[in-house]
Amino acid sequence: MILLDGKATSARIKAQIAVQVEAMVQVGGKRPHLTAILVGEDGASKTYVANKEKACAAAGFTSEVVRMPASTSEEALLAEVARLNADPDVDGFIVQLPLPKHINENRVIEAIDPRKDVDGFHPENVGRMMLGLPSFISATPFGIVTLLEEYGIETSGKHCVVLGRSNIVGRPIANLLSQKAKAGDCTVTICHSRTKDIAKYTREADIIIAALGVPEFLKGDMVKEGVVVVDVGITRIADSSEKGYHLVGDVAFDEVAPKASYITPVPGGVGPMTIVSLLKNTLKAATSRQS
Ligand code: BQF
Repeated sequence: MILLDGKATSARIKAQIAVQVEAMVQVGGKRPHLTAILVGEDGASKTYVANKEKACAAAGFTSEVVRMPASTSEEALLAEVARLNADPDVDGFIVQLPLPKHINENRVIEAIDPRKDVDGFHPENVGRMMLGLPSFISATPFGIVTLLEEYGIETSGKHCVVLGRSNIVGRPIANLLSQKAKAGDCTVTICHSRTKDIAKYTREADIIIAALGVPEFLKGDMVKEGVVVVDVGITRIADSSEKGYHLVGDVAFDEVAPKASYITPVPGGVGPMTIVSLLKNTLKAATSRQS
């Protein structure tokens, strides 16, 4: 079993990005700038935004967090999006999800200038991604594909089973892996909450992407020997540690790992790859704006 080390891989890519940024600055360019809008006080969202700020600093980007109260109106948030769309100093920005229930997420996402949509959530970017056109690919699917490539994992002709059909992970990763491309050419099955007998599919899978958000859903008896397992789950489980919680993936790691050829840990697998993919998208946004 080989661990797909997202922490080490992302650190390597981040260092490469930092070298590119210093080269840009040397020739009179501006540092890439990422802005994050954080609405409300959700603990996980605050952690994720903090991770993004730290990664920006490590890569030599500038960054800023716009904090708005949970009571913010949709109009006020849309006004902030419009301001960032127009701000020439901002290369890319994200609206940290989820948003409070009184705000329509789709309306907010559609208000983002697609050229600054470094999360790749705007319908224009989703559509372009699905057509294989140049686009911002959303960070988690991009991170997964990068991790498979970095470890030289063959995908062509493999049967990949995706567990979960969310707009931000399940559907885009299923699409990417089925494309005629590097880290593509898979036969893809999407399973979800209405699938009858999920184990029937996972037992046939060469590659499993687990993105349901159900802690330790994938058990040892649901996979075949030699399977490649990518765990996208990160459920917070309360405990008596200093932090007050620990992270649990969608895979029962101790049971599945002995049967797997490659497997991601949680934490330190897909999560850090998501963050570095956001940096890659922001660098791309900055580069296309400076040329
Ligand atoms: C790690 C996210 C669900 C919903 C919205 C590193 C992150 C997580 C884990 C992180 C995530 C998940 C992010 C680890 C950003 C990934 O070491 O394992 C980094 O910060 N993530 C997000 O912004 O929004 C989410 C998951």
